[in-house]
Amino acid sequence: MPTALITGITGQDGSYLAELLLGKGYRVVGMVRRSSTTAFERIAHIIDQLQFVSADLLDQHSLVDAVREHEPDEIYNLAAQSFVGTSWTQPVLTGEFTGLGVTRMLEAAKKGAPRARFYQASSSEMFGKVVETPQRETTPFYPRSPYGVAKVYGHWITVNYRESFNMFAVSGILFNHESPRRGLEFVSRKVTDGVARIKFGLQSELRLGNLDARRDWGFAGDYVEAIWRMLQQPTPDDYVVGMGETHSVRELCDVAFRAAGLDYRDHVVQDERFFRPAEVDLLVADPSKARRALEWSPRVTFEQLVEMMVEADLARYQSEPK
Ligand code: NDP
Ligand code: GDR
Repeated sequence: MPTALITGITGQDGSYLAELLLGKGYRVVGMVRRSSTTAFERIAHIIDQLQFVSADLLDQHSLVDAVREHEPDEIYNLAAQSFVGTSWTQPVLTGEFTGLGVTRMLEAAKKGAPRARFYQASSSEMFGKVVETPQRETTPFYPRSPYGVAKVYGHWITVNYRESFNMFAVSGILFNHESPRRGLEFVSRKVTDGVARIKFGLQSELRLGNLDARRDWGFAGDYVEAIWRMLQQPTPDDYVVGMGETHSVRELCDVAFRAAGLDYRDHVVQDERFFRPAEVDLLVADPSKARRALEWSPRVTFEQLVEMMVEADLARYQSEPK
């Protein structure tokens, strides 16, 4: 039975990846940081099948101890300060978690399990003010936020450990992926939760930022399959994962409100407060390498994803109105 260590197991992707690996017969160890409250909602349904180890991306010793104790065959480094908006108000912390945290995890792997295969959760935000469309593995980076800058560092330190120490370290450059488990601050979930609140009469308007920003949105459950496949390859490499299509925030609103029998133009208000100091205007992936080399293809379309999220939020308010 192979052992996988997942940092960020309490997050959206960690929960889907843990489900996938349990289904494949892995022993799954989740790294969690100490907190006065537990945030295990996303993994509550599988909690009895998981093991946990306490460590923090800011604390090198705890990371080395976690790896040494569990001797994983595969390490999935998903933990990060992952909200782009917060990276402008907490740039130093974002650099510590999302940037230097990667080096700390790589060091822990090098010391505690040097033969383990290592996955780094890199991001399409590294492309930022894009210099080429669609974006692929060879597209130069031009990050537009402290988050994006930190992810560029995390990407290159992963490549560097691969080349310096011959580690099986890969960087997955994933475009936006969403689900009913997405955090409420991200635009997809903010919209689908807003739709449900409006439908149940809890609010009448939804205030958003830039409606013209375009993203390549897919389903998180499909993307963790690509992550796992990257670590099963004969040699380590980096891959872009996305749908290969782009939609505006406005289109996202249109699909989401229509799924509940509403018209977004009656409810959505553009509010300067949600605009970003520097925007990423357009992202669209060229996922042809992942499709070819990993034989990966997504199952859920953009429309199905948005409808799934609206349905889940409607069901949540139906059962326990907030
Ligand atoms: P989430 O924000 O849902 O989850 C982040 C996870 O990181 C949580 O489990 C959180 O734990 C943990 N974490 C944060 N800080 C620390 C710390 N100091 N020590 C230990 N754990 C910590 O993110 P997603 O699941 O959406 O994303 C997973 C990864 O993929 C992230 O690195 C993200 O940047 C990256 N990514 C995400 C994309 C997406 O569209 N979702 C696209 C491309 C990359 P806690 O519960 O304690 O807060
Ligand atoms: P992003 O996701 O920044 O792409 O990062 P987010 O959903 O926050 O923003 C997407 C786009 O929507 C615009 N937008 C708004 N965004 C939010 N959050 N709230 C609003 O009210 C709003 N109105 C418009 C934004 O300006 C932006 O253009 C996500 C995260 O998961 C990262 O961790 C990951 O690396 C990238 O996706 C790929």
